[in-house]
Amino acid sequence: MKNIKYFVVLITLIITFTACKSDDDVTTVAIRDRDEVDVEDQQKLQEYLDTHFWNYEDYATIAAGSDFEIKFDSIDGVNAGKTPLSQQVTSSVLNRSGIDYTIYTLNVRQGGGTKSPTFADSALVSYKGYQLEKEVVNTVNGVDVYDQIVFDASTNALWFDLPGVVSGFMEGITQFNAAVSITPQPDGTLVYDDGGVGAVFMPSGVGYFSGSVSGIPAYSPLIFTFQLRAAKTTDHDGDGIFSKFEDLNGDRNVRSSDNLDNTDEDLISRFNYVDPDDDNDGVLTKDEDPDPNGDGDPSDARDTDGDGIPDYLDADSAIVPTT
Ligand SMILES: [Ca+2]
Ligand SMILES: [Ca+2]
Ligand SMILES: [Ca+2]
Ligand SMILES: [Ca+2]
Repeated sequence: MKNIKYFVVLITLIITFTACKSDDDVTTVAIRDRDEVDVEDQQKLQEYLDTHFWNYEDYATIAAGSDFEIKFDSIDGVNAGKTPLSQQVTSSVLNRSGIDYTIYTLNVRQGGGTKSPTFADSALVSYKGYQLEKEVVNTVNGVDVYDQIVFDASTNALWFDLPGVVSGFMEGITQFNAAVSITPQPDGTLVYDDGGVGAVFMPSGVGYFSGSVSGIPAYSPLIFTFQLRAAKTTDHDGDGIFSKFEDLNGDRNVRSSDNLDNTDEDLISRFNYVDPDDDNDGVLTKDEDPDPNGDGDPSDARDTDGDGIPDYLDADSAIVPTT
């Protein structure tokens, strides 16, 4: 089983966020222009979505709320009449590296649970990652049989820290709800009732971009199919503020570069969501009354000097202005 992990590739000051493989699997190539690559990626994605369908006829036969694995196939031959994915996906936009990336989501089942993870939370997910391309998997009577290239998968549910996975995967997962219930079975397995089932189709700019991860060539648009089992609201640094409220510039990324999510601009803890003293005034955030009503949301944080900057983000909060 492979784990989705987070790592950062620093290449000539360009930071690429990536997941799914450890960094020793990575080799680097000359970095291409992001806009130029995205134009190509979007063309590839559109072509794929126009020429493929998902197994919606199989889904219509399963028991309500039960597990389901999305599969894709080409619209041709006996499948010539199938409805293309392009008529069934919805699009959303995620800004990364100054570019608005369009991502497509297939919502097979929203999920009946009340919890839905945000970009800064944790999600219990089983998944499969595909390239758009196909490979020969078998030969029958001299005829090659192709199937989509799988680069990573786990049928067992794994917990993912969403700030640490590829942005496109995060974007897909956060559009779904967790299961209604998780029931242990006598054989030790778990039954998840009515969890979210979906797929996300993403350009490489919110995938691995120039990072060449083993099994995934650089600049590969990617597809993930997934089943969302559970979600957990996360406070990474235990400062009493949920991490989703430590995204200072509101771009659904707690790790924005250029200190946009790093109040004290330090190099050690860096981003506020993992910094126990956000303003570096020597007083831990949790001791600066960041959340008086205890709901994890710092909108009611103490602001001693009344300058609109809560004490936990205000290194001079003890100094009350005289004018
Ligand atoms: Ca926190
Ligand atoms: Ca941010
Ligand atoms: Ca910091
Ligand atoms: Ca502080």
